[in-house]
Amino acid sequence: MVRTLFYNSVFFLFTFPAFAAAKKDLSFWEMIAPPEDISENGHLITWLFNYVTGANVFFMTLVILGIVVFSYLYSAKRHKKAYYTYGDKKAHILFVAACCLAVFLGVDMNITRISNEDYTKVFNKPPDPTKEDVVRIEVLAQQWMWKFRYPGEDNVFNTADDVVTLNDLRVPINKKVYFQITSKDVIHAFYIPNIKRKIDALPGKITWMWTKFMKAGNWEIACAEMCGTHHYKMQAFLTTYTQDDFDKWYKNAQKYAELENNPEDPTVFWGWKWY
Ligand SMILES: [Cu+2]
Repeated sequence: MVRTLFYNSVFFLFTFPAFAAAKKDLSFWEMIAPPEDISENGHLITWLFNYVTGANVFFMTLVILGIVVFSYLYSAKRHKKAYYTYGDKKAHILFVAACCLAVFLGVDMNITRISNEDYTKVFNKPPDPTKEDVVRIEVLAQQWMWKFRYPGEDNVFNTADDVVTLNDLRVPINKKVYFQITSKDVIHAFYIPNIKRKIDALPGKITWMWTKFMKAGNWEIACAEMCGTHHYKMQAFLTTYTQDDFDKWYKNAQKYAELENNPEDPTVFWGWKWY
């Protein structure tokens, strides 16, 4: 039983990523490493993640060391007679209280303070499309796909010149991108691993997220909320372009948009007026 568990863990921890890496032509490390950060502010989240992991590893090591050292020092071989303690002496209580306080203030409160700061100063400060040049995109999640809507030439959403794509998000780099997100059916979550962010897509409500991409390339988008049978297949592709390449693509997509958006077909206009 224990052996089976052990080998299974080893398999999933090492062998499985190794096979997957070989299949995708990646190195083993590339497969198990966290996704590369391609956004302006993703490092804030990476830092917080590393801090939590580091603090956990530090305190976990202390606890394990304690168990090992005391097991050795107070083993039956060295101490024939058992010594009973209830940990209710003043020194014991003070020691435990000091340990708890150190963890609470040094880790928990610090995480709360930093994440609160990141949220209020960065992530919860959306760009103002009336004052700066922002790429606005409406995202519709549904079982089991992602649809993206760009406002088109008139810069107004839900009109016949909108560019609409399926599982295919394209954005320029070095410019703020502002998403408004909703869902057609159940709760999904719009997850872009390479910017370290995700946001729920809720039926009947519009949520939002903004970011700035910094590196051109091809990336992936996933659904991060168990949303039914084919949740695992709910993948979209993200292409980050230089501004020139983006303009080229957008101009071309614009041409087809007007041909594809039949003004008589109401199902085409699933978008909403930007708010
Ligand atoms: Cu989903």
